[in-house]
Amino acid sequence: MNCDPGPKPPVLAVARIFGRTPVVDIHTHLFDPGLGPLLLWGIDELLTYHYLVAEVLRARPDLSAADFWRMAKPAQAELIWAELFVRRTPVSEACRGVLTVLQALGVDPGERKLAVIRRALSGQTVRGYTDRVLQLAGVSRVVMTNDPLHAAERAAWERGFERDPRFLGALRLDSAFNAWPRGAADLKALGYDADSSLSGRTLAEVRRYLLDWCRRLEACYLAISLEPGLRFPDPESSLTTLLVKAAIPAARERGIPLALMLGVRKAANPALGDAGDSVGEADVAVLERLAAAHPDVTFLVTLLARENQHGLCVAARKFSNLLPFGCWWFLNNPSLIRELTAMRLELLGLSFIPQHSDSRVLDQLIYKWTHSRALIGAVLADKYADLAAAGRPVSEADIARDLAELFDGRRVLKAAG
Ligand code: FIX
Ligand code: ZN
Repeated sequence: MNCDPGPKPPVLAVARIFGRTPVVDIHTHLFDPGLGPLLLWGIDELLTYHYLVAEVLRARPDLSAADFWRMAKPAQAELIWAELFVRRTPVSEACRGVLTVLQALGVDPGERKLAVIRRALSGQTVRGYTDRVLQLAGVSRVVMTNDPLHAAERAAWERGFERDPRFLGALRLDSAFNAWPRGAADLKALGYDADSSLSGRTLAEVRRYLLDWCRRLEACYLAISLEPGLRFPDPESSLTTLLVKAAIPAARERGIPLALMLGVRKAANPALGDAGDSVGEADVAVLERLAAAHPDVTFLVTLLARENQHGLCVAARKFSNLLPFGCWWFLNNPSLIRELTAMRLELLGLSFIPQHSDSRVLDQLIYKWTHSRALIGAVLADKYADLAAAGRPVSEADIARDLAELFDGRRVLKAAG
């Protein structure tokens, strides 16, 4: 006899309502199709995602990263397909994601021949595929990661293109700030009178650069990923000085958040390229001091270390201008999405942004949001079941209102117009 009473009523209601609730994906590495080849899409890009590169090099320790990178991208995709999807069971989250995408696109995820899959997915246009993927993923808008110091991207913006309103801008600061004074030379080359001294003039010119590009991008926020060791205050640190005297004033002037993404140890294994970054524990007290010193600026915060997540929730309870977002990178896995979401609902109610996809390949929106809707929806339904047990059942209107508050990007999009 089946003793399982089946899913609790809230799970079904949440799944149904969430399925028809569009989300705003507040952090991706996707690009407006008008930016041309910067936007990655299609099965070979999906298979050569740096998450899967790391995994195939573990499956094939005999293969050096250098030899892998020497392969042409189609050959890389074929190797990853053979090693992770044919010769082994694709149990990792990044592997499962590929199968979720194939299933959503109507391609048999059990197909073993990549050539058959490639044929089934051929003949798309980027505009048509963009419409199809956003619809399948239930994503209304995505926020890009824009870096004007990236020559090809800058050239495309300076050429001009008709923007797709579904692709919103965010000004990324890593290349300008993180390797100072290299950024000074790059800014000078663009006509900003910046020098390595971080004099008053330089800081004013850095602010001018930030404001110029926030306007051009119609940036929703400024963002920077940071090593775990960020210190504030730290008058000796170029990075801290740039954040406090350039980025925060620019965010304030534009009325947009500054996104701080802490905990990356860049290039722990440089040979792996984008797959070579690792994780380190940040000092959450730095965020508390930044929030306290700048109560009129909203800090979007995502931390990479699992060990930092509880402290971030506690810090956000102390400072309402700290806005935790997403299950970032190595945290974007079912076991940790469940853990972080439950922790945040319990400590922050609905005052956080549960997820972003970090998609680098357009197709990834489908799996990252399919998986996250199921996982986050189930945790939310559990909380609703607890409320019902306490005598406060939620209505379908309550569920729709809560999901809109959590996923419509209202805390980020206000300045994007
Ligand atoms: O700094 C970032 O925006 C990170 O998300 C990326 O650098 C990282 O490679 C990534 O895509 C993680 O999902
Ligand atoms: Zn990212």
